[in-house]
Amino acid sequence: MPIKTIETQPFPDQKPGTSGLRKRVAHYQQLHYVENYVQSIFDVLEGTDGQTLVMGGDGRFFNKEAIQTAMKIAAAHGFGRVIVGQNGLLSTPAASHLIRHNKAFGGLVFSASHNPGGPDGDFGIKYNISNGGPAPERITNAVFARSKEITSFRITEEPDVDLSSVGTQKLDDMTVEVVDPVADYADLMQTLFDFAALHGLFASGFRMKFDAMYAITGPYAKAILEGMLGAPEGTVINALPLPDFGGGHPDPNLVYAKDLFDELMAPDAPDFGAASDGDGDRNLIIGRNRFVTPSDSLALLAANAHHAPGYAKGITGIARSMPTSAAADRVAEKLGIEMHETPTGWKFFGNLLDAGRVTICGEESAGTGSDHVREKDGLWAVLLWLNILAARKQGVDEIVREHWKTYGRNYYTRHDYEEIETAKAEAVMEHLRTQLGELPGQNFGSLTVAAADDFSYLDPIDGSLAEHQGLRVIFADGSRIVVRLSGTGTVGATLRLYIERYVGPDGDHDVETQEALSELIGLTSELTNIHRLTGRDAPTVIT
Ligand code: G16
Repeated sequence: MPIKTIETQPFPDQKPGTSGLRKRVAHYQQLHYVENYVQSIFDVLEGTDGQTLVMGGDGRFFNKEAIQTAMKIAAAHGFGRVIVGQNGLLSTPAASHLIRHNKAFGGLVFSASHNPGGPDGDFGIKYNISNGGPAPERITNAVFARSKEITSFRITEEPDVDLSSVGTQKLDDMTVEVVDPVADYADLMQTLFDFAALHGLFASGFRMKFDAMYAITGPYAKAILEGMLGAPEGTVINALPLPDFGGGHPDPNLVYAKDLFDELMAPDAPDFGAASDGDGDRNLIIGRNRFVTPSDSLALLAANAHHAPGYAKGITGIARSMPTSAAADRVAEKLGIEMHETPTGWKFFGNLLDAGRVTICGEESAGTGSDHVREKDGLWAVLLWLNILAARKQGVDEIVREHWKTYGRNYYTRHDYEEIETAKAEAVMEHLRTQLGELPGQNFGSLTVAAADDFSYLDPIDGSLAEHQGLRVIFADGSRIVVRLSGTGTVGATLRLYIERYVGPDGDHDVETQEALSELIGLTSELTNIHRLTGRDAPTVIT
């Protein structure tokens, strides 16, 4: 079939955010919106002729159409092969693994992650490079620049590829390999974890609930937990990926996974509860009567990773995004290993992982992962937790408490103000930014400001500089207030306030979180003037 060159007009707004280009579905459905963006990505890549690309997504509405379009543009661009998940499905960590496993040139991940789906929901496309991780800013900036000047794209006129069964087909000269989305990923997990011990855990009557939130992790969790590890059927709930995630919001936090939380807090709760998000890279961990914050989970996983065979030799270093609590820093200090503080976004971990400087990374936004792929990995975090529980023969609550007794506790909360008018959100940032210079040395009640800045990060591997990555106010006792604008929303702006207070090993670890942080929460309102500047009197979501 002929390849056609089609004229197009540039869109001004194809600027990738924290993790790819996320927009409302209707926005993506505009004529040539997908074509322009995919062509802009391919245009900035060099040496793509005959190369392999991986494609797959979380199954949300518009996934199939976008993948078909992207494959047709890839064929016209001269790629040699596309490896695509059956029915267009791949979790984000599985896509990352397939890129690495097949030494592919890169991949396209079709997802808006934890954002709601369906015709009125969100859609997204993200380009990952050959290490399996999200493209660094040098590439995303080039894509944006290209998207503003694009005048045409090239596409084959072949009919759609049948993605319903595993096998190899041709799309013009390009080979399309439809693969089982789960198989290679499940193999990888077996190299990291003690599957025999996990099987034994479930055989001993250990009870678990995994909420797949009608999103992509369902097939993975079913195959691994119930299929390979013998967990009873029904352990994985909401397992069938649906284009609109069953009308839910596939964000595994205490608001959107409240039913799971309530079940774990009940008197006859299961031993362990977990959930993952739309594209399977986030995780929520709840033990019986014990919620584990993502920041604590990172610290606990790093401190206990050696219990899993894949990490038995120890870890080389830990990285966390700047707003993530400093709990992991104390673990790194004790282990005598490197600790890195990066801007928000998994892409900033890639260089450190590639250079072998860190083994485990994590973010407050419910993401943890390791050097096994270059994305965060929800099910990996769950399996590592299970491996630790099996090896230590203790419950989550006991393990968490022991951790705090050793390292102290970082009380932590995030307050989100969603869908604020962009100008008002920027006014809040500006209000705090202008005070940064004069804050150090000032006292607020029992708190003394030790430092205040607009966070910037100099990548120690490639020397690239990322500026304006969030405002920090750091207190002498290790407490912190961080304020930043989300880079993943699609409507207006979302302001995130991150609040943290450290209490040492002998301190009180049993205070309710919001109460433990009340003084800092009050101070955050004062310093940002958020209520007056936004007209909102409370956060939309507290986690
Ligand atoms: C994405 C990135 C994460 C990042 C998160 C923060 O998560 O992959 O690395 O921590 O965004 O989002 P925001 O900028 O809204 O705070 P995901 O799961 O949406 O891909």
